[in-house]
Amino acid sequence: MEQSNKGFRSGFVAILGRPNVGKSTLMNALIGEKIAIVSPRAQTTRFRIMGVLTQPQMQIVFLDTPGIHTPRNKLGEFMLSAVQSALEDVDALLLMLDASDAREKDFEILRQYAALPAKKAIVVNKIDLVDGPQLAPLLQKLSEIKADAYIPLSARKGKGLDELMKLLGGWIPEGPKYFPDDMITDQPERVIVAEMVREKALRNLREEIPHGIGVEILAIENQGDERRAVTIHANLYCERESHKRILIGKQADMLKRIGEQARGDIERLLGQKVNLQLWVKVRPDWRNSPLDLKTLGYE
Ligand SMILES: Nc1nc2c(ncn2[C@@H]2O[C@H](COP(=O)(O)OP(=O)(O)OP(=O)(O)O)[C@@H](O)[C@H]2O)c(=O)[nH]1
Ligand SMILES: [Mg+2]
Repeated sequence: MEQSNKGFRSGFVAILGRPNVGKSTLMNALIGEKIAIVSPRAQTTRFRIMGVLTQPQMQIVFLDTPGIHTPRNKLGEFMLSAVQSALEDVDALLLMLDASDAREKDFEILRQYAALPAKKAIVVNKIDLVDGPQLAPLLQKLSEIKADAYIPLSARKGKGLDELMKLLGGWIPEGPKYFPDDMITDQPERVIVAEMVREKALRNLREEIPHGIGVEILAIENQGDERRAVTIHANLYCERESHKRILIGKQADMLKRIGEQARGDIERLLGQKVNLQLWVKVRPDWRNSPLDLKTLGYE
């Protein structure tokens, strides 16, 4: 649906950085809707996720990406290719790091992507966790990396977002409205539902288990029938019997908690009562299985 009206500006902005720096939190905050799941576990985001912000005179299409890391399996390779795919034809890059946890790896990433031709802002997130004297030397060190802007902000507290938006508004060129006003993401509903379940699993589990979680939606029934609850059947993949025991928990309390939390989110999304049926499956090494990856949408 391209319609060109004079003076309208539009562009694509990719958000890049190490895992857990707050990329998805930032995109959600900029769009004003929760589109991408967020958790304290590294490698939460596995897809390139589009978030569309439409205003009367401009449209910015944000691309949230998986955290940049060295892949250890086929899923990791898929995630890295999702990062690469976000870089094609972007107008601007937000290169993001965590002010409270800046590492050599962040600088490596900044240097690597600073060479790309798009406009670049180095975004220093989580400034709510550090005080001024701690921030100054970091900003000083970052100024040695060539970029068009350096923006300290807090995605979680919504601090510094206006400055970032003002900057991006000036960077994006005159262009068409690429997507209709009511479109906020390219993720199908089924994927969002699966992601909501995965988010609750990530938030409730720890150590290595979260990395091996995958969610397959088997069926969504009765959707749109106001008299009934939507019934959703989903498989939760994990990689070992010991993980399955933890994922289910004593008297199934863990699985119930994950299901309860996810149900709340899904009910808000669908605007209908939800009956969520979760089944736990052990799939050793599914992150290297082309068939399992395909089933879960990672291809
Ligand atoms: N204190 C604080 N925490 C933040 C801020 N932004 C994000 N977080 C937290 O940092 C954690 C990671 O946030 P995400 O948005 O999932 O990070 P991400 O960069 O998308 O992570 P991956 O998808 O794994 O690459 C979550 O617990 C967030 O709540 C911030 O500005 N301040
Ligand atoms: Mg993320």
